[in-house]
Amino acid sequence: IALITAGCGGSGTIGQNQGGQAEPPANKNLVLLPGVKAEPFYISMECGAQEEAAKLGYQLTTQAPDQFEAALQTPIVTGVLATRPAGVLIAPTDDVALANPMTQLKGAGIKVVEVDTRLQDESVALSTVSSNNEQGGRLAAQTVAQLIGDTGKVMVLNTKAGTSTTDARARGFEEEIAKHPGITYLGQEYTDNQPAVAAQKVSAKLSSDPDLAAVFATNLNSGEGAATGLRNAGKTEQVRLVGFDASPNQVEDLRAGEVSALIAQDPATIGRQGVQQVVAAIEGKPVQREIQTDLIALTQADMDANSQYFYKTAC
Ligand code: T6T
Repeated sequence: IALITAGCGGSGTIGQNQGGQAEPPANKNLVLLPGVKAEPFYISMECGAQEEAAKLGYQLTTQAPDQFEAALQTPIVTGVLATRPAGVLIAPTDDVALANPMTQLKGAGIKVVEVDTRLQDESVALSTVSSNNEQGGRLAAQTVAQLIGDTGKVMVLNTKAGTSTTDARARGFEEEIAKHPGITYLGQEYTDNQPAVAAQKVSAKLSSDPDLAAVFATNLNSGEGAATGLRNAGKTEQVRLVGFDASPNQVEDLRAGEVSALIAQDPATIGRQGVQQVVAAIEGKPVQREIQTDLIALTQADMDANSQYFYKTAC
């Protein structure tokens, strides 16, 4: 079992926000803007955020797009701007496209904290709370290498270019897999964060490379879709699948031996810490620019001892 504990120390610096209010704030409204609606990673994040907001005496509402899509998230951000909450926790669905609407939030004096994904422009958010995604990708590569005895063909199933987290996971994976000369890296395919596309990409790869040895799927949807693709092709025995995240379907596939390992995140802690940071900013207290939360590699053998990492579908 491999656990990456970054704790809340991260690698960032501590700074003071500009407000510096002494009085308790009158506006205690927070908004959480996840990347997509009704998805176990973000539901678990929302559960942690709700719990922490209640503890600190704040109201938190959530608004998410139907698809993980910048064009759908942008009007939500603009709508939230008009309601003037004290703080916003946002998982930007694109590391460039969301810079404009998020800058408008900042310009209106709303405290902005990134949860999970982030912008390339580091000047917009006061704090970013996420897993160490690059490290998670490296851990996935080490796990794959071990599973296939350091030899064979491997591919990455990624989501959408411009998603900071999954881009970082693929980058970490590629850096680490390059250290294994017996492994042939076939490159990455994008799934548009659609399980059906992931399943198609896996079957296409099995046609061109029937001796495929392993797949690394960089998130929940690509992992669930990859498992479907392998099942449809009758290749769950031959091809080792290492996924990211721990949805109920992914956990079930791990238990059934159709997935070999899952790199699970701690979304509830991301939500909790995100609320702590945004409230600190609102109340004029020190804010931490970077916070990294734990990642863990789950296998069939140790999954039940680590069930606190399984994602929820309701709080
Ligand atoms: O993997 C998570 C999240 O970390 C990523 O940014 C987007 O996809 C997920 O929400 C899983 O679907």
